[in-house]
Amino acid sequence: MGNESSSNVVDEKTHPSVLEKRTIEAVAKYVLEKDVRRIVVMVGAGISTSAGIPDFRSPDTGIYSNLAYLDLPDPEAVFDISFFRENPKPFYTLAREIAPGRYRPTIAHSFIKLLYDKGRLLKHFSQNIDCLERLAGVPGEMIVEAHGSFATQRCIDCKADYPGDQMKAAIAAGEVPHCQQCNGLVKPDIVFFGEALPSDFFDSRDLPEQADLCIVMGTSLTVQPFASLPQFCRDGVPRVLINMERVGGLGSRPDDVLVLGDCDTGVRRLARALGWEEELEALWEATNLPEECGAQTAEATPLRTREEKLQEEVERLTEEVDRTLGISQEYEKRVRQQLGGPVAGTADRADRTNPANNSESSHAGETSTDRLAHVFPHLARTTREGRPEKA
Ligand code: CNA
Repeated sequence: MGNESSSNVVDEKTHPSVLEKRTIEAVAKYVLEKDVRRIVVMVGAGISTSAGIPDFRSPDTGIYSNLAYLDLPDPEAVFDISFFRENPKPFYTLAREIAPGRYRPTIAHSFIKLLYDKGRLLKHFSQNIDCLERLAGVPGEMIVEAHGSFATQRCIDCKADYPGDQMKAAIAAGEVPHCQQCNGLVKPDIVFFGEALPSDFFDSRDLPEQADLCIVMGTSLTVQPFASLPQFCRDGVPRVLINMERVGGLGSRPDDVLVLGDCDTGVRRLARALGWEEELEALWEATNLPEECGAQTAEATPLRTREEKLQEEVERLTEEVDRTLGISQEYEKRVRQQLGGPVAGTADRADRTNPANNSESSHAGETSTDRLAHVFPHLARTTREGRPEKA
C-alpha cells in the first residue's frame, strides 16, 4: 500500500510508472490495451447532485446548510440514532425529499452500469443512500452500500423487517412508521451516526487490493472507514479522481490522475476516450423512466421540478382546507336548520347570482395559493416568485 501521507502535493511532472501520461486519455489506453477488467469504483453524494439530490457538505447547497427548517440541535442530528430515538420526525421530513422514486440516475451512474455490462466492474462502493446505481441497472450484488440505503427497512428495536410498500407510503405522507410486532420505530437501513456499517462493507474491503484500476467520484473522502478505501489499491495501480475538488490525498501517487470538475463531464470524457460515448448516452437515455429503488413499479412517475413539487404541496393543502371548510359549513347548516335560521350553503349560492357579490369573480386571476395567503403566507410568496421569500 502506498504512503499517502508522505506527499499531499500533486506533482504533474512525476513520471507515471504504468500510464503513459497522467491524463484521462492515457487511462483509456491502459484500460483497452491491458484489457483491464477489475475496476473498483468508489463514490459519494457528488455523483447524485446533478440528479437534484444535494450533497452534505457543499457550502450553501449542501443538506447540512439547509436544515434550519427542521430545528435541529446540529445538522448531523438528523442522521444520529440517539436523536432519532427521541425524535424521528425530522428524519422523516427529510426522507420525503431524498427517498428514491423522484430522481433519475445521472450519466455517472450509467457509466458504472456500462463498466458492469462490459465485464470490467469488480465492485462498486457507494456511500450514497439514494439507490440511483440500482436504478441505473447495476445489480445489487455488485454494489457495496457502505452507509446502507433506502432499499430495505426494519424496526430499530426488534429488527423485524417492515413492508416496503408501507414504508414508501409512510415516507410519502411524512409519517413515522412503527413496527407491526413491537411498535418500535422503523427506519430505512441507512447507517446512522452511532451504528455499525453493514457486514458487506467489511467482507469486501480487500477487493481494492485486487483491482487494476480505481475510479473515485463525487466524494469528499472525509467519512471513515470508507475514506481509506483508495489507499488499499496497490502501488502502480492507476487511480482516477473525478471530483469538484482534490480530496483524500489522491494525486500523490505517480499513476494518480485528477479530473477536477463535475462527474458527468468527467465520465463523458472518459467514455469518449474509450470510444464508448454513444453506448453511454444510450444507457443513460434508457434511465429516463424512473423505477422504484430496484423494485418493480407499475407506473413510472414523471420527474418533477422543485416548482412542480411545491405546486403539488399547495394543491394538497388547498384540498385539505377546502375539505375542512366543507365539513364546518355542513355542520353550520345542520345547526342553523335545527335553530330554524337561514342555511349557509343556500345563502351563498343565492348571493352568487348577484355579480356584485360573486365571490368567484372577486377571486378572478388568483391561484389556489393566493386564496390561501392568509393561512400560509410563506407558500403564497414562494410559488409566485418561484423561490422562498426572506422575512
Ligand atoms: P460530501 O461530504 O457532501 O462530499 C461531496 C463531494 O462531492 C465534495 O467533494 C463535492 O465537492 C463533490 N461534488 C459535489 N457535486 C459534485 C459534482 N456534480 N461533480 C463532482 N463532484 C461533486 O459527501 P460524501 O459522499 O463524501 O460524504 C459521505 C456521506 C454523504 C455519506 O454518509 C452519504 O450517506 C451522504 N449523502 C448521501 C447522499 C445521497 O445518497 N445522494 C446525499 C447527501 C449525503
